[in-house]
Amino acid sequence: MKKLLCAAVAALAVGVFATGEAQAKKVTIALIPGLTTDAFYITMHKGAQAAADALGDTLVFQGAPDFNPVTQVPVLDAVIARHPDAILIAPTDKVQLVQPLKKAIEAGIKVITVDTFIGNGHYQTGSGDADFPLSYVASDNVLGGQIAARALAKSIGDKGKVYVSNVKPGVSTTDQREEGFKDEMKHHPGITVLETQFNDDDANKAASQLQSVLARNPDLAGVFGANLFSALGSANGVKQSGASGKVKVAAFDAPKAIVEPLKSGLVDIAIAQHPAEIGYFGFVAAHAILNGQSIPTSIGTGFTVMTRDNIDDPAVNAYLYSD
Ligand code: T6T
Repeated sequence: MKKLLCAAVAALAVGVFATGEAQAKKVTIALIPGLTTDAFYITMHKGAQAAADALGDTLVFQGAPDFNPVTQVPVLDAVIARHPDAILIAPTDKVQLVQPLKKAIEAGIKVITVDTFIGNGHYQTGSGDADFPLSYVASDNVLGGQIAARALAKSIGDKGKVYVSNVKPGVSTTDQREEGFKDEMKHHPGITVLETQFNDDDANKAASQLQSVLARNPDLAGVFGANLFSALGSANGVKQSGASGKVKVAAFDAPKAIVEPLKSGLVDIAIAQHPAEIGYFGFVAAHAILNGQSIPTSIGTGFTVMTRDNIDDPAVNAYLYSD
């Protein structure tokens, strides 16, 4: 499956660049991130810009200051009013962005979702009311949650209490990471998964939640921070509680600020996504469809697993996010 997908993506890129870019229609594509100040989306922006530069197209980057449909929808409306040829968007809610995105389709703008999806993420199926985006370009987030669970299980000796620090329900990526994590933990009967703590993408809240969970469960063995802010916040909570090394941390995402906690042993594993690839291939896919080519309805990008032992390897730390 993975090989097929990679072949499809490679064919897409080869097709786009081989048709002779001199003849290609120059297009304007907007990228709307989950929020503008997150290193994950900053890196995605760079990847999309690299594709725009290579293709001679125009990229517009416009987003909200926080990860919230209430602030993202007005940004989407403003972008639709500018009428780009296509929109790449990381929808901040599986349901709440469906109707607002329909307006883009009605205006004749192609829609591709990057990182997160709407509906169930299966597009162009002819079923449901949220299958209209043309493609979904992202990490395999269920797999990411499973990887985190396996690593955390190993580091706590396959027994004890853990919990997931997560953003909020309704976000496709982080919902799937939690699902993958919990599914994998079913294979580890010595581990108890406590109730998930939702932090609203606020690292300070994640830190104080860690301290409260630890106060209620002094035998807490580990935490999975399901995105950048959940992970950094939980790690800080562990540090502030003086529990570094005692409460193990598995982190999703790889801002530069994760290096020091990895090296000190505060964080055991960080799962880096490849947001530059998501931006790059999202942009190339939009360019391709606007130039009459077909594209896959789903394009998967990979992970790099970072630990204290490999973080100094340039082939690994090249995947730290930009800020
Ligand atoms: O984990 C990423 C992204 O994949 C997720 O959808 C939202 O949070 C991040 O942007 C990290 O903060």
